[in-house]
Amino acid sequence: MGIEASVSPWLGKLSLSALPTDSVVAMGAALIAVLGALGMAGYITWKGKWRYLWREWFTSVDHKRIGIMYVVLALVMLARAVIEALVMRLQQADAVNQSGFISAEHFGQLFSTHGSIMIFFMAMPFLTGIINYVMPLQIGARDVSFPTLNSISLALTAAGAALVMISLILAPFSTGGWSGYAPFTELSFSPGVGVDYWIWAVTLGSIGSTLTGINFAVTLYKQRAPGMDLMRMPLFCWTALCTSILMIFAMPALTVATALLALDRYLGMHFFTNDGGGNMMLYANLFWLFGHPEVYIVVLPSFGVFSELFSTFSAKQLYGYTSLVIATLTIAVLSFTVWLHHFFTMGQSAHINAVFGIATMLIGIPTGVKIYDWIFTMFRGQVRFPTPLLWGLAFLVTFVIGGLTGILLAIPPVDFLVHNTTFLVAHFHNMLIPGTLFGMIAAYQFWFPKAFGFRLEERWGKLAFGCWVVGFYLAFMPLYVLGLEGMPRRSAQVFDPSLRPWLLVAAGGAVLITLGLAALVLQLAVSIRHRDRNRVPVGDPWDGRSLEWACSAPPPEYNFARIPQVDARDAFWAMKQSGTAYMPPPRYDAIALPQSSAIGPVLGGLALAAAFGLVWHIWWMAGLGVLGSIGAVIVWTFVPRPERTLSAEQVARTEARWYAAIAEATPASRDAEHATSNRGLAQGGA
Ligand code: HEM
Ligand SMILES: [Cu+2]
Repeated sequence: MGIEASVSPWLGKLSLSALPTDSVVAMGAALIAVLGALGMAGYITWKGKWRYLWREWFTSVDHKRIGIMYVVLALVMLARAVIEALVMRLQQADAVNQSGFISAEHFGQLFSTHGSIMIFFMAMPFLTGIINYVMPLQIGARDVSFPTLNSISLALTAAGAALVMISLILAPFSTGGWSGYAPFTELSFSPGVGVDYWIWAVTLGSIGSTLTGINFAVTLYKQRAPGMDLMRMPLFCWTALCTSILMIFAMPALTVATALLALDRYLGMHFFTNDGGGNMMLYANLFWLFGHPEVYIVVLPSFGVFSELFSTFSAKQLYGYTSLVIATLTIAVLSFTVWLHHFFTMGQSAHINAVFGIATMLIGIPTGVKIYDWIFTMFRGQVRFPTPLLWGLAFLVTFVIGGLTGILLAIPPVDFLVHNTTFLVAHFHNMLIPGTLFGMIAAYQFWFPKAFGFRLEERWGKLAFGCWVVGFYLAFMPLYVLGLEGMPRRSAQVFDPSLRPWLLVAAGGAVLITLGLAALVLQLAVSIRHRDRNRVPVGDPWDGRSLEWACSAPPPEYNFARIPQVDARDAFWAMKQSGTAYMPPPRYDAIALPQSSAIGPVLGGLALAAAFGLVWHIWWMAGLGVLGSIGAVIVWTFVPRPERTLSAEQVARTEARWYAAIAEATPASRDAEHATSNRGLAQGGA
């Protein structure tokens, strides 16, 4: 799509020709996005909920609300990215020796948005949301260390996601893939605004994630309840800590890469143009210095989730806790040392390739340790199989297969054969789908009753699970074969008819995955309808082991009326064993809570304006956004923010309601976990 001279000097490069009118598929997508947004806004207006949303949610600095908003953002973006994946699969199945139903240009945008969304606006917000919700509760804290910064991080991430959504309507997006490799993304090869959308969306997301990493790491160091020393933290907190440290060190490399690319594109600098004295390998190094740790940023929290699941649903302490901690730390460190495997084929010496091939394979060792620890955790346990654990089991098998194909790719000569084929696409989805997405869906199923006070319907959960797992195998196993047959990745058309059967199977798998996503949506809808009979107000429906299960569901704003004293690993389990769980404290104290703040959403809006202005060269808007952000922060530092205090009586009243629920509930045995009689008072170790 050509960028025409602008209609008005006020609109920069933006004109009506930005609407994707030349493609039915793109126009349809834009229409769905607009109607979806309008429908949502209309519904909120009709219900008269804007004020409520603004006061209770958008400006909230409560880690639990922020966590939930992150997960909602992730689920919305997941829906878009899965549908894009489906369109790509249908296109490739259709476009054998013909052009198919979408253009090559559009296909390029699809894999770029799909990949960028899945990594930056699905996986990252999802794991940030789950950690936000769960981690402070697990360490017995009242909130994260910097609650307002938490809200700012969310707003910046949401602004990045909004920019990608806007690109659906005021097109085009980049065709440079999720990695945005220069020199393809330099102005001379990508003159349109697509790359600029990618640059600013990703930059906003990565700044948000850097801040989040700092916030989480400080929280984990500083806010642990008395007695919760590092080696007593639930494993999920360990993975959260390692992920946060990776975020702090890896995200800035990405921010630098996108910033330098922006300087090249906007000010004609030559960081990455070979003919201007720059070097495109500088981009590749910066990107993968971020990009390889990134795959561990997105996978480690899932490892934490699975650790909690295997231990809870086996009613056993985690096997090999110390080795799991060491393995997590080892993976985090090694993840920074292997990035050169992303350019085995770019002309470095065989010695370098050998060294980085071996370094890459080393990561298999701590990962293998983890797999054995999880299996031994279940060994001789009283294992039960509710939906969250099913995702865990599917993960174990599928992730190992993906890992083995990764070892293959780490052999440089093999990589020469299959790099840039669908073999690679199969491999990384084989890691990311079980390793990230399954973990996050499992976390959502596991902690949902805690967050909302009622359980999700098991039957719909199992159906969704079945569709996702079978769909996964159908969609991605054929890609290994296709890759070995030489089918390149990122190709809009296929010129070898013998590949067609495999492509049809893969498309069928994508359809099944989409149905799995629909089943998850229906599960949520049905569960909300039947929420009354599924309520678990006491807060411990799964016979949990760590502190987040020790408060009501949903937890009160302040989490714990009295900060718990921890003297064992699996702190809540130990309390249940010794009969000290559910013991009211002798007296309640007043609790100071941070005031909600508009600075997050205000900065998010200004950042979005700045980014949008930069994309379309609308300089007044960009200036307003940037100067406005600086001004807003300055003003904000001068506004007094008194803490809000809940009096001891208010706390006592809230807690009394919880103790009443405990008194009313009958203890639920493990077999009755899914019965309506389970009000969240698990029998405890039986
Ligand atoms: C839910 C099912 C999914 C399906 C059916 C799917 C399908 C696809 C397809 C068809 C491509 C393009 C491959 C090509 O051009 O040859 C692709 C690329 C990609 N996908 Fe997925 N995907 C799925 C989930 C995910 C998830 C969960 C993630 C990450 C967490 C992810 C990350 C990526 C990335 C990073 C790319 C590369 C984009 C690029 O080439 O720059 N995908 N996927
Ligand atoms: Cu890598």
